[in-house]
Amino acid sequence: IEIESHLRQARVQGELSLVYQPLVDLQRRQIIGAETLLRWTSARLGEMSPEHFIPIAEDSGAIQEIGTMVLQSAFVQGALWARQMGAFRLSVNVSVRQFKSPDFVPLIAGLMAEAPPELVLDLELTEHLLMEDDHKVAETLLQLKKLGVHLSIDDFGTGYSSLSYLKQFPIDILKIDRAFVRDVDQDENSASLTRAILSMAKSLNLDIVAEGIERPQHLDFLLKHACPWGQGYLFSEPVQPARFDRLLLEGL
Ligand code: G
Ligand code: G
Ligand code: MN
Ligand code: NA
Repeated sequence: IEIESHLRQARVQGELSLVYQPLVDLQRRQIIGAETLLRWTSARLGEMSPEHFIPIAEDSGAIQEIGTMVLQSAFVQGALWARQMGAFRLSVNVSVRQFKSPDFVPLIAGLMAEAPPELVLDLELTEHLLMEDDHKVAETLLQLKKLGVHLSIDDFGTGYSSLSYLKQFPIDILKIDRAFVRDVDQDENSASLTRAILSMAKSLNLDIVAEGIERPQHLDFLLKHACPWGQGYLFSEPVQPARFDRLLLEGL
């Protein structure tokens, strides 16, 4: 309850902000897009992790307003980068309740109508959402596809991965969870699983992003196994827009 009321205040006081982590073409070591991540710096509570406050915002319903703000601001920023770069992928995390709101598709439709053609929007969904046996979920996914949105599965491999949803739903991208990437150079099981996910993605014609690339050994492994895209501290942590501008200018 207390965090919830602070969160309500946070929106009024402008304590919420967005940071962006570069999405990298691994071969060329070039930025091709960004993942949008929410930050809450509370005057009362300090730095709050979204892992902690997003679930609270979901329960209280505040996620609607916060999620809308995230999408609107990210679009403004992404549109600038898209015009500047000639092409840019903007990815935004979407929570289950936000996705299921009747306002969600109209919001995305409005944003897509205004967006420059160089901007590709990628919505990051959880396996959890796709595992729900809900025809509305499937319907919404199709509506989003019609709007030209790309759909990705975040933290792939960590949920209840029934792979059947890959056949059932119009998914474009898998984001391999960093738990796999972390140990690829040390643990044969992580290496095998990562290779298997890469080859499955390839044969299903899915794009793929490796998350949590922290060390050159991670990158070496992923390049060796033809993983096209990645993110991680090796390239950059999530940064504020001004810093991201500099990364675009100066390279990684
Ligand atoms: O940025 P960080 O690693 O602290 O994020 C922790 C978790 O919070 C991640 O799982 C991420 O997907 C989630 N998250 C970050 N920003 C957002 C957001 O804007 N919306 C939603 N729904 N989740 C977010
Ligand atoms: O669940 P999701 O993939 O949206 O989570 C993104 C989170 O992962 C962000 O909070 C971001 O700060 C964090 N992150 C990004 N790159 C790395 C990395 O290389 N290592 C670790 N440990 N975390 C990372
Ligand atoms: Mn994510
Ligand atoms: Na992830």
